[in-house]
Amino acid sequence: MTNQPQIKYRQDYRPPSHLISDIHLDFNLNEKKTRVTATSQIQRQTSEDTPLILNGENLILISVSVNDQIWPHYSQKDDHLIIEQLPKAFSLTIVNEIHPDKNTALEGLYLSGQTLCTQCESKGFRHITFFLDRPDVLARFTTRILADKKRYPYLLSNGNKIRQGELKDGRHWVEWADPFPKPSYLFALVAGDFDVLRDQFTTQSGRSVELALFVDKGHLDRADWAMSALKKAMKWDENRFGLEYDLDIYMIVAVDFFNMGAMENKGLNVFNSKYVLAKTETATDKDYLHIEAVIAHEYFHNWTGNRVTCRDWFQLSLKEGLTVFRDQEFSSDSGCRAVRRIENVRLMRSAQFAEDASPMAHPIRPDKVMEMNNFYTLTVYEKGAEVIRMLHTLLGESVFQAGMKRYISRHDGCAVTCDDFVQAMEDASGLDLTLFRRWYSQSGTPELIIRDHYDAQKQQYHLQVSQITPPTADQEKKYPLHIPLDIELYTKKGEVIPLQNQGQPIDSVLNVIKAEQTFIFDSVSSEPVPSLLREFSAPVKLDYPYTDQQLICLMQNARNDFSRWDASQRLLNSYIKKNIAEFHENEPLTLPLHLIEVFRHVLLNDNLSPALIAEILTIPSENEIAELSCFIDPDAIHFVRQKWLRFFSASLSETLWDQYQKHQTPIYRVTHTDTAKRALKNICLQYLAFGRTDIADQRVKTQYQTSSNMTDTFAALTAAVAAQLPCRDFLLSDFESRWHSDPLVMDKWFFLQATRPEKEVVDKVRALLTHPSFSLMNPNRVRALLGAFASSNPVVFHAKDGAGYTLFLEILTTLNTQNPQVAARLIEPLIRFKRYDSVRQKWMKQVLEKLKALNNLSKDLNEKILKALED
Ligand code: B3K
Ligand code: ZN
Repeated sequence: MTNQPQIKYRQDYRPPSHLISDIHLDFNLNEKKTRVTATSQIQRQTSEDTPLILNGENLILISVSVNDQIWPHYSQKDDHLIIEQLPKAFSLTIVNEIHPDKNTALEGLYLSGQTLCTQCESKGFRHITFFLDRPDVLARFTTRILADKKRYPYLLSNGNKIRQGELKDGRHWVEWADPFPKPSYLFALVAGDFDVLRDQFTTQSGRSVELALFVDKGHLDRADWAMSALKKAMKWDENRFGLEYDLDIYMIVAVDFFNMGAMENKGLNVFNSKYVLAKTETATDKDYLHIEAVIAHEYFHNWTGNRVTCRDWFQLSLKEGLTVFRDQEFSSDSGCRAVRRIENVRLMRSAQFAEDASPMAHPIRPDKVMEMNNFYTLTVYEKGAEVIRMLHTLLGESVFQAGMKRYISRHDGCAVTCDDFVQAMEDASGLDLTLFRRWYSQSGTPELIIRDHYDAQKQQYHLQVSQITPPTADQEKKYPLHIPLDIELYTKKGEVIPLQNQGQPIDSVLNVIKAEQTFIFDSVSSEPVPSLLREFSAPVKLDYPYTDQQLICLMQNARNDFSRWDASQRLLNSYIKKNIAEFHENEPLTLPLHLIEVFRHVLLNDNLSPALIAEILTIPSENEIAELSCFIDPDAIHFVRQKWLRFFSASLSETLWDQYQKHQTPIYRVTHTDTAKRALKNICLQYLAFGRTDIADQRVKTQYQTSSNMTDTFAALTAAVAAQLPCRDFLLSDFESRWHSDPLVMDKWFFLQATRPEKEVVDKVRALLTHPSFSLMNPNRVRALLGAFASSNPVVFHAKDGAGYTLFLEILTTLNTQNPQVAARLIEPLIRFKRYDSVRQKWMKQVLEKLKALNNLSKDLNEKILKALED
């Protein structure tokens, strides 16, 4: 912990002074005190007598030996062990001790309930032993774990189990060998007692892989879904990317204390139990979907991340952007592509664009970093995936796959850069990607300003496209980018107009490469309705003066489902923006009755997937609305959104009720047809909840009481809370008494408590900090209660009396020392103070100043606070 900013720059990369070809780790495991003996085979890469400088934090050093001789020539300074007078090649043995039970930051080796487990990405390995803890040092690992057999019957690490044995004193040991050289961040160790779900997968080349899923005792009935997701992902990666698993065993362990979703350690994934455990009674359709996606994501890392890894942490998007793209494609191939795309785009527009507009703005490949953990961001992950998707759009599937093959065969077993990836794509396609590379270095959300002109006489249509990227906190000057702009033209009746110029067909993806460009289309016999930025073909904002008629035409006729949804959102957003202005002028809100028939038409359209209808009918969230303008007024946004909910509810009530009844799923199955039906049914219920109170109350209560699955139960509860129905407290306490001993289910309850649209919620949240199911030590609980409060209840969190902010000052002060990573995620809404009015700004700045004054401020918080206050 330090207050001194220590910034690292991408440009300062230097290859390591030494290579470590092999490391043998010996763990004498105990939750209170673990002794680690690490023996590494090291070769100096420089000709001069360069000292070996190893990373190590919070370690108690016992001894250093070189070639089996105690070595006195070392010193310790600032989390480094500096060893001198070394030969060119040597064997180094270091013995040190650590205290897993004191490790509340959950980085390195720590205790999750009764389980000992590790988290090493990005810099956790240095909390285990002294090492060259950087991703470009790849070593072959063998790991021997010795521990009490009763307490820790399972001792797991990467690779294959090669030996095991027992001691007379009740301890046992297991030795693992991972044949693939890997960086230290992919190391993993788990020790505990589990129920194990075992299965098997035969690869396309006929090898048999043993699959094992380790869950807390008693949770075997919640493991099946994750196991089938794993097998599905393995098959898909063979079919679509031609990539086959490489070890003889693939293990997944679910733990309760985990800072993020999951971790792709070689052959031994460690997962937040939230992304593994599911059964009908405890998990919602969304949970099932997320589990499948995260299981797939971590599995896909085996090639994009593990076999080909990052040269340095600035290159994080090399593995994360690409792997998110792969998991998105997996989910799209196995479900409804349009709906998956809509979910991704909602996240980009509501949260990634907000990150671009924040003091933490950075390119997908950052140039400077103070605390690496702060850069596992939506920009690196989601925008990174959008950049890969743009390459995919420009190259097409088969050339993209040729590029992937080239990338993997060229760099297998290596630590490489984002440039290496683009180079492989360039070589495979023959395209000039020089300008495209700018997406990696330029931050911010570009805006495409499109105007058009129709020349009836010449039957010509002109699209004038200009692009501008506004300055961001990290970069003043911006340059034009290579933006793939996917378009289609329709007649007013909704017929497609082929794109052509001088008799030649034009591809629907236009290459926007300059600040200003005009595209001309011939043989356009009537003024067209343009469908622009189809599929969100680039992570940009679009400014085009659509009329209601044009958007309605697209909603009803676009061939592409995503475009239908996008048109509906643009339509709603245009009125919502107007309403916010009206709210500020104290004027009555314009609620366009003529749109109701359009939405009713969608509701009744049997040709659309019910899941797509549900998306089209979803009014943008408060966070999505916030991104429609620079200045955020949470009160106005909340007021306007509530009005829309009631407006939809009142105007469509009968149709909603009909559709609600029509889309029942009497038996619970997680199939695409059924989850789509439930999505529509439950969005109908959300609106019905805002209808006449007595009827709404009865309907919601009935669904809750007759529900056989968590999807319907949670939907009913959510509706009751959102519409503040009389039954809500009764239902919430019923839920609590039923699930109080099931932490993952209780997270849903904490979420609902924290997102109640009621002013007293601050006090409720404060009171819930002492609820028996709550613990500030568990990141899932913190996210469910406090994360939800700050991010999903903006109107109460940002209350002008500052009560929400004050609560957060207290929480962040505790988490700063306890778990800096979790604290740094939680502080995000506060560092974005600039977008609010002066009263709120003052409160938020005060909180940041107080935190800044802490004498033990973590690097994680320090980086964010400094950026916010200097912005
Ligand atoms: N690679 C991990 C994330 C590690 C985060 C470290 N603070 C999970 C993933 O993206 O697959
Ligand atoms: Zn990942």
